[in-house]
Amino acid sequence: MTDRQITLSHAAIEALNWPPMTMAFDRPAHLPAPVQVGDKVTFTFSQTDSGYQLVHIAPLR
Ligand SMILES: [Cu+2]
Repeated sequence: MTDRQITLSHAAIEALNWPPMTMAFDRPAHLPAPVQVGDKVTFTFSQTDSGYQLVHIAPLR
């Protein structure tokens, strides 16, 4: 994991036909990282030319 990416283990995403997996998401420069390794999080992302970029991420409480 680089400081420009966050690795997440996510559940299945039916809209994309993705099974559960662990993968790296790009972190935009403006996105704060209010999460710690091991946190359960909720997040949104968008597809870009170079991969998948986080739009929002927050710890689940
Ligand atoms: Cu995935």
